[in-house]
Amino acid sequence: MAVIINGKAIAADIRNDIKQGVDELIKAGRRPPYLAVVLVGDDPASASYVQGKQKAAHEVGIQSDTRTYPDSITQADLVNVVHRLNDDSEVDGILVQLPLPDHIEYQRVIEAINPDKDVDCFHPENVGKLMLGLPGFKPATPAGIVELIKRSGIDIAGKRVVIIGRSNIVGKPLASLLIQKGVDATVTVCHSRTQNLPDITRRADILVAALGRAEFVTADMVKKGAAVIDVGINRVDDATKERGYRLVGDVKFDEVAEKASFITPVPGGVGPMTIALMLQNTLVAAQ
Ligand code: L34
Repeated sequence: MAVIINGKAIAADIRNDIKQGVDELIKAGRRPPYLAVVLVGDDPASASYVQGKQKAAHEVGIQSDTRTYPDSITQADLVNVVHRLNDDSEVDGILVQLPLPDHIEYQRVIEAINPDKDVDCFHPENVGKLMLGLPGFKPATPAGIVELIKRSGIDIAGKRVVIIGRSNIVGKPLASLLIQKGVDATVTVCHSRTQNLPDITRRADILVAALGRAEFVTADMVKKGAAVIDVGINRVDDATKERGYRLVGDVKFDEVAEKASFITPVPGGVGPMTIALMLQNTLVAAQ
């Protein structure tokens, strides 16, 4: 039976360190860091993640507000919102929660963010710096995954990591982080066109599931003793729950836990780390 990695507890440790950093800033006579969150539309999942970010920000002493806009906002108006936040010297960090409505090219909105305020590390300039190994923001979910692995005492250097999913938020930047000198993983990125996927995933020392399909990874896809990181957050209808749904990851938890050495749960795994590492970027932006 695998060790269940407690992302909630590890994220709380990181938030503690952030709080100390914030306190030091304030002692040095600076105002508290300020994070501006932009939320478009009424997707309940997005609203709940943003709420989690606000709450966590306030707990570490980072000030933050969410600006909410209707689904009908135009791309030009949203870009203007971002420009105003860029120009506001009181704003240290800007986060535009994704996904955006289909009529908006989200890439145009991200490119409008001042790279120095881009606490998601989504701007092409920051993505480029990440690829080159230059100092700067780290993307929250990928950096959170690396922290979870390191703080659980799992060796990464020289190990074979297989990532399922090639998204701009997780798969691609995670591969980039893992191949940096000093992290030193050997990385394979799989996706929907990958042939013989189970053959590849079975060779992973560390398997990362980030494709967004509920319980996709089954025990037969996992090598005995592998560490399994589950990035998926899928809502599955469940009438026995008060909310009417339950959260499941991209990994079939019970059977994979029998076979793995380490596994992250959903919820309480990668999710809280994403929030903690984004707050870390906000502190860096203010510093
Ligand atoms: N711009 N958009 C931007 N930045 C991001 O970093 C995100 N992401 C993803 C979606 N869109 C984004 C998030 O914030 C996913 N994501 C995210 C963040 C936190 C949690 C889940 C997804 C989280 O806190 N998950 C909890 C459960 C939450 C619940 O109960 O609904 C967990 O324990 O996994």
